[in-house]
Amino acid sequence: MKKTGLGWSDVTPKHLWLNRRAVMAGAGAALLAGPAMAKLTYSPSRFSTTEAPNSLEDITTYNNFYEFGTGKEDPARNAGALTTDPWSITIDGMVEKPGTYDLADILKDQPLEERIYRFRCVEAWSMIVPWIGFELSGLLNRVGVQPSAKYVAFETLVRPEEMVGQQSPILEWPYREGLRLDEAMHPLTILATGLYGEEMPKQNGAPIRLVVPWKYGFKSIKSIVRISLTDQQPQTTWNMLQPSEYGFYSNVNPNVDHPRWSQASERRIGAGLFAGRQDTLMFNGYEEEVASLYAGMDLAVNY
Ligand SMILES: Nc1nc2c(c(=O)[nH]1)N[C@H]1C(S)=C(S)[C@@H](COP(=O)(O)O)O[C@H]1N2
Ligand SMILES: [Mo]
Repeated sequence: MKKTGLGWSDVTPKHLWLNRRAVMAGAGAALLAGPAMAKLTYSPSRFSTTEAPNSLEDITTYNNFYEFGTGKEDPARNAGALTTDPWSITIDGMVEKPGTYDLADILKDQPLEERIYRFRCVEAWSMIVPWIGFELSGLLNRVGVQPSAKYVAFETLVRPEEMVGQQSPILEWPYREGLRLDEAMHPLTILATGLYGEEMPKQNGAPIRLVVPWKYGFKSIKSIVRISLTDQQPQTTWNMLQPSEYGFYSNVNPNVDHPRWSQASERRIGAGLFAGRQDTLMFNGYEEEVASLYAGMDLAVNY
């Protein structure tokens, strides 16, 4: 895929984040060095927000990835142990061409784009991330979705020898997520293989993770090894753990509070000590694009 026009990495003073990367090399060299950070070729996207992205440092040092520990700094410290090459994804269930596919083969078919998305965690913080990825619909169309399929289920790798968090039963492994088929086919829904123009840092879900920008961050499952098409609503990790707090839909919604905190506002990571909280937007600001998917649904019931 030839790069056309300007991407964010062309207009960002590159030394800003390259310097940060050099600084970080002291703390976690293995995480960002080596072939896993090969340059990617991609096009810009009309779906990107014009808000300024967070720094690479913010994006790679404040993470939720419980396979590597529950602390925000644990993934940056521990994810270096993960082997991400070779990597394959099993695509099964109600598909025409089920199989276990090499990630390299999947990627040959899919045009990479830069998508600068707002990302809103259920914990009421947010970031702006310049992902590199491709539309999930492109992959699903390639393997052929059978007419009976209504949902897509995703699973993360289970490899406790490399994922220290999996040595404890903090969550029921594998981490699982799911989407309704129309949500999965929506053009905003991407599989991301990189950010800031480079391959995905391990703490962000290398080598491939989901990004669904109108839903709370936990729907964006990392290090995916299985994608299953089904006619049953899939089980999802946070819903299994605490159904009264985390529903299947998990759409960003400032009008429906989490039982233990308000979802009306958010703290932008990296904004500085004196920046105020900002209002959370309906569907995280993607209302125009996705509200029609939920027409007629009571979003306080289907949270
Ligand atoms: N496999 C897996 N995927 C996961 C998680 C996790 O713990 N394990 N955490 C989720 C949560 S709660 C958030 S907010 C995002 C964080 O993504 P980031 O670290 O790239 O910002 O990943 C999501 N995907
Ligand atoms: Mo989250």
